[in-house]
Amino acid sequence: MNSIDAIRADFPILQREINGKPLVYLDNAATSQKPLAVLQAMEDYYRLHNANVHRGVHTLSEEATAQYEGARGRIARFINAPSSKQVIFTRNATEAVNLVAYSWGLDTLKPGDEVLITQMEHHANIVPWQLITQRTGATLRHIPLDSQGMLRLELLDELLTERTKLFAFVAMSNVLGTINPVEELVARAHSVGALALVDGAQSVPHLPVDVQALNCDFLVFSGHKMCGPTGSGVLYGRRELLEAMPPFMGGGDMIREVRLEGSRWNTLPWKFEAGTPAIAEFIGLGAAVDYLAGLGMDWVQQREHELVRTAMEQLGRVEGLRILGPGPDQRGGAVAFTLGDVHPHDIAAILDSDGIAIRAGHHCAQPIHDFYGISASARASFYFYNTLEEIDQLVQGLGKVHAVLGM
Ligand code: 7TS
Repeated sequence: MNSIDAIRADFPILQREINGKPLVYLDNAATSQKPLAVLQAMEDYYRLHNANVHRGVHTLSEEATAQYEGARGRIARFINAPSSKQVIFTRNATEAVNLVAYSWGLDTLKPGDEVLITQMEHHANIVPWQLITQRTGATLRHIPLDSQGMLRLELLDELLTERTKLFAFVAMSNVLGTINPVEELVARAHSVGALALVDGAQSVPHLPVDVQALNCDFLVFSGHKMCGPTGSGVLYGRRELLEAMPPFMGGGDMIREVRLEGSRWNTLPWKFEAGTPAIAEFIGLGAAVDYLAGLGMDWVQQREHELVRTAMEQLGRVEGLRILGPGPDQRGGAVAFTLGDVHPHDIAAILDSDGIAIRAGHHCAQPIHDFYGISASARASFYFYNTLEEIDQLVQGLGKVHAVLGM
């Protein structure tokens, strides 16, 4: 059994006060806080081992390389990748989607081909496909939402056809919290010969993810949402696909041989990692996955389920509050809502005056907000270190919003 007090003590920032009140951090879908183990791993690297990787034969460079590549091995095990060669380091989930779009998409797609996405995607899994389908003449289609905030999967037969070359979808929505049936959707993509790209930016931090069980062709996620540093993201890909794809960016480290007449590429994963990488950040991400594995991802998922169930129950009693998306059994840790016609920025500002951090806006998912006919929402998003008392504070804070605005 993990102790929440002990866990909270691992996160120095959770001791902070904001506006004279203890911080209540409920913006975890935007980025998570970082435990000491991660801060320490990065500091140790800079204090004791700092050197560039894959280059020198000197001791520091060998140490830095061993730590950096060691982190790749741990991250590969965390998602059960068959090989660490299939774990490509990127800056974030966004860059990982762009890597697939530009390397695989630009080379493969042609007029008549289709890419299928969903109406609940983050902009990171919409805009790259708009750019690439425009350039290749392929068509971009989407699965619409229903009023519960679920995908209208009854339309899949119509939308997913032999013309579909890629089905790119989010495992867990950052606004609605909806958890999609990833394994089933991957199988449906494969049944028409399409590849499946899973946006795991909100699933990998919050629940057990096994790429072999999901059988996905690509999975993208961001280190900073799972206790790791900013600047660390991952693309997992099926080996034959990654082998066949051309490099995304050119430069040092991604080559085997460079002649002025032409060059040959390095092997996986380095073919996709041009230039000096974010060494300290990936060492930090290695420490983050060790930390999460230590807690147990089943426990993380269960803990967040309890928090979200309680939060939805209590928020449901706030007058004028409307939660977007499905009930607690079909969602993860994000709860977006509206409160009468109060602007979400006003809600967030009043809560901030009590030390409560939530996000207000469209959360980089404008098509979801268009579907609901609103331009923005307020969003509380939880992680395992949040507490039931913090949910009480959120609800009290919303009472203050009522009082201040005379609702
Ligand atoms: N996909 C999903 C589902 C996300 O939630 C996000 C970030 C991304 C992709 C992009 O991640 P990045 O690290 O490349 O930026 N989501 C959010 C959010 O909900 N609030 O801030 C960022």
